[in-house]
Amino acid sequence: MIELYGRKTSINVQKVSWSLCELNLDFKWHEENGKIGHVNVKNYEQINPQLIVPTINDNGVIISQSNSIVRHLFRKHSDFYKMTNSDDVAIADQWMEFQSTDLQINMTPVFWGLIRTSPEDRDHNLINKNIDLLNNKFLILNNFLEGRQFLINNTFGMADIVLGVASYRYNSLPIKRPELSHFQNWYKSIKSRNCFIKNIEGTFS
Ligand SMILES: N[C@@H](CCC(=O)N[C@@H](CS)C(=O)NCC(=O)O)C(=O)O
Repeated sequence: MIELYGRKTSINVQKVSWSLCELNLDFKWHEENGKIGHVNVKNYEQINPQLIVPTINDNGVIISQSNSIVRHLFRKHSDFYKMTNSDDVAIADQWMEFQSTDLQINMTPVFWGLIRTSPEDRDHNLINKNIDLLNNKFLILNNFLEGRQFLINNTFGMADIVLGVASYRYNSLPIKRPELSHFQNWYKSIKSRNCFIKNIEGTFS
C-alpha cells in the first residue's frame, strides 16, 4: 500500500495525488485537509526531516521531493520510461525542472502575496515585478506548446501533471495574463480530466 502525506492545497502534493489517480493506484492519504506549516502526523520528522510535504511511503520506501515522487510513480507503475526515448524523457525532465525552479521562483511571491497575505501587508512592487516575469515564462511554455496536444509525444504524461498544477494556480490568480492561445488550449484539455477535477479543482487557497 502507498501512503501519501500532505495537504490537498499544496501544489507539490497535488502533483502526487494527481499522478496516483492517473495511474489508478490505491493509496492512504494522511493530512489531506491539513494546515499550512504544520503536519499533524506523529513523528513526521522521522520520515521527512525537513517537515515539508509531500512524502510518500511506497511499501516501506520513503520518498520526498515532489518531482522525484512523480518520476518514481511513472517509472514503477507505467510504461512511460519503456515507451519513451531518452531524448523525450530529457524534454519531460526539462519542463518538470522549469516548473519547480524557474516558474516557482516567480509564482511564490505572486501567489503568497495576493492569496495568502492580507491586503495591508502586500508588497506590490515585489508582486508586480514577479507577475511580469511569470507571464514571460508562461509565454515560453505557450510557444513550446504550439502544434502539440501535450508536452511529450502528444500523449498525456507526468510533465503535463507537473506543469498542470502550476497552470491551475496561474490561471486562478487575479492578474492580467497575456494572450496564450496554445497554452490555454492545452490547459482546457487537461482540466477536463477526471483526475484534475477530483484532485485539483477547487483547491486554490
Ligand atoms: N522541493 C520540495 C518542496 C516542498 C514544499 O515546499 N512543500 C511546501 C508545500 S507546497 C511545504 O511543505 N510547506 C510547509 C507546509 O505546508 O507544512 C518538493 O518539490 O516537494
